[in-house]
Amino acid sequence: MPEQVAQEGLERKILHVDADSFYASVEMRENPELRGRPIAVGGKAERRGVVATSNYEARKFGVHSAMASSRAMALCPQLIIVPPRFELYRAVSRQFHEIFQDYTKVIEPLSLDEAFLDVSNASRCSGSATLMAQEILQRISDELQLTVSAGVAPNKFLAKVASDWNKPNGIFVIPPENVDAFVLNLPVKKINGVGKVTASRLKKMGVETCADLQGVPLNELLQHFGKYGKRLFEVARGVDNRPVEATRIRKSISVEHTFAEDIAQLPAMLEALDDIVEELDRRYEKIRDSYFPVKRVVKIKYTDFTQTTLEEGIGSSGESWCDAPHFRRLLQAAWPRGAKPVRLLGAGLRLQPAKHTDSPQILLV
Ligand code: DCP
Ligand code: MG
Repeated sequence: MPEQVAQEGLERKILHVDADSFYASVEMRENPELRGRPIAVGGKAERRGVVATSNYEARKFGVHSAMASSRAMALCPQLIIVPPRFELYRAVSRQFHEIFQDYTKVIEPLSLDEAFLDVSNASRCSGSATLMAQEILQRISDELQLTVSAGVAPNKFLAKVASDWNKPNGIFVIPPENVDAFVLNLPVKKINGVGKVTASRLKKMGVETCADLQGVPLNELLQHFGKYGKRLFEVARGVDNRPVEATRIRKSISVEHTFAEDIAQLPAMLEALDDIVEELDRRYEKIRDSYFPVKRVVKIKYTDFTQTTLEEGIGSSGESWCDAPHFRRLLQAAWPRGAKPVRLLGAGLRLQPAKHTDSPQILLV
């Protein structure tokens, strides 16, 4: 008897929206002279730069993301390479999300140019996910002068495959009744997570399409691919029960470190704290566009597991939040409370959403 897998929620309506040649399209919008010419966004070839993305004209020459710019120039000598402007792309991403929010609050961003929307309970467009996708494409085109592509399907796996199907500026819909037929012909390399290595291992097993994959028993997939084997077994049947996870609002961000050996002396603690603050800085950098810090916090856990925290407000006078000396001063003030060796130190920031954001459009990228 063939093995079965439970398909929940075939009645869900999931959209996956992905901008077309995102950074490059934004640059072409900002500078229309670039239109119609092959361009890449990335680092200069002379400086050992890499292509972040290229427009469709450049792709015809074989230029693609993550390629060395020198190689890209060799393939396409007339290629124009423009430096990236991340602030601008982040701002555009926020504008995408403002549009998405008119349809649903259940939005899961995957990157600046990509998001899942669960529109199962959305009332716009009489509840039609296809009409919502069409409207979203139209609005992004009218309001932002950019194109995106969308996939509409009963789950995240299929919606993501679908958004790529009619790229650029296209929509592909996989209604629930078409799921079984659709996956049969789907090449396994279209499965998110199946890279070159997995694809070639599958090929050795005689598997090139999801129909082939359906023929491999679960235990064999588990043997070959570990936990990922279960996922392969499911997606081969068009099954993906993962929910669209709207991002929560962060209240704080922190980095803690428990030491292999307790630290007894304050100077050594201060040094250890510097590394922690550096890591905090790196992590905050990723979300700095969505939140601003309002307080600094230092946490100490003493050798006897008692702990204390000390925090201070961050002025708005342009002072740099991440200056190590601020955190050092907090530690110097807090440590004497217990005056014992410490087993853990932490540094953190209490956050508030940046003015231009309200809850679900916070980006975690
Ligand atoms: N990106 C990057 N480095 C990569 C891949 C992508 O910096 N290796 C950046 C540049 C892209 C953006 O992320 O513009 C979005 O990535 P996508 O994979 O969605 O690629 P594009 O949007 O550029 O093209 P597509 O039309 O294929 O979606
Ligand atoms: Mg894209």
